[in-house]
Amino acid sequence: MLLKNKKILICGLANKYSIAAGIAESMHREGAELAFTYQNERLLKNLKPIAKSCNSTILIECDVSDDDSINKAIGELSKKWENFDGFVHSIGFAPADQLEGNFVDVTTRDGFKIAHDISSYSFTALAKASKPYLNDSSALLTLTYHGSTQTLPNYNVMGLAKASLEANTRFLAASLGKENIRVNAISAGPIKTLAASGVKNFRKMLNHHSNIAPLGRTVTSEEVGNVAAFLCSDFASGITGEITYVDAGFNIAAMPLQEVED
Ligand code: 0WD
Repeated sequence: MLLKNKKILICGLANKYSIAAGIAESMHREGAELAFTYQNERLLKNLKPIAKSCNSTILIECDVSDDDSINKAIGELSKKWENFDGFVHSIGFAPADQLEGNFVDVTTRDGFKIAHDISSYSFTALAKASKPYLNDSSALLTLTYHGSTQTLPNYNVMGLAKASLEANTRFLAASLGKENIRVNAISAGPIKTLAASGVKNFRKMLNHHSNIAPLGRTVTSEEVGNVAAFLCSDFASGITGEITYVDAGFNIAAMPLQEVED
């Protein structure tokens, strides 16, 4: 079992379709003890059955747009776990009007701020609040998307926020390396979740992905979860500051082989 004796906090599980749900399942299977945060009361009812299936009873409210909420949540966690071995940041948000239409026309100062605050800064904020409680050999993990690197319709300011999140991963890795805390990101291929349905024409993105990716398909939350479990385990002790793609190979293909084959 990859994660035996590891205590890991999972942030950003909104419902059973969340990538964080796939991560929780894999981590539980690999022997991790899990705790969860939820954004607000409304999402707690979705989280409860999933936490139960992972034998977790630690469910803590945490809105990452608010430092007091983050500090309170980590304080509460420290009453249950004196120390822990890392967290998963599976959180992203931009106002809906930012994710539909031509980038230059729809992007606003406020939309930009919110997207970067919730989708990137919150990773630093959680690391800052957790640092006093993190064991040697801890691992922090976030979820990013290829829109950080290449453009696509409607993803807009989230692409900029993901570029920031990826730089954040590298700077946190450099900053926490001397404490033997590793920091990594998974760049997941598109998966139909609540957050994804906020991006206009998401279904077309899924089809395009399957047409281009060498494996000829999209990926599942479970596949992302398995890589998350590996990256947070001591088997990945030499990996930090990396963006690992779990996208059926989409990012390496400039032109799919199928286009020249019958
Ligand atoms: O195709 C996809 N689904 C991909 C998602 C491909 C590649 C990356 N990702 C990323 C997302 O950008 C995000 O960072 O994975 C992460 C998880 O996203 P998800 O699993 O696709 O989406 P979802 O199940 O909606 O979970 C994201 C959750 C929020 O859900 P909603 O949809 O209610 O906004 O992030 C949480 C919330 O639970 N969240 C917050 N948590 C605490 N405080 C906050 C907040 N202020 N805002 C959003």
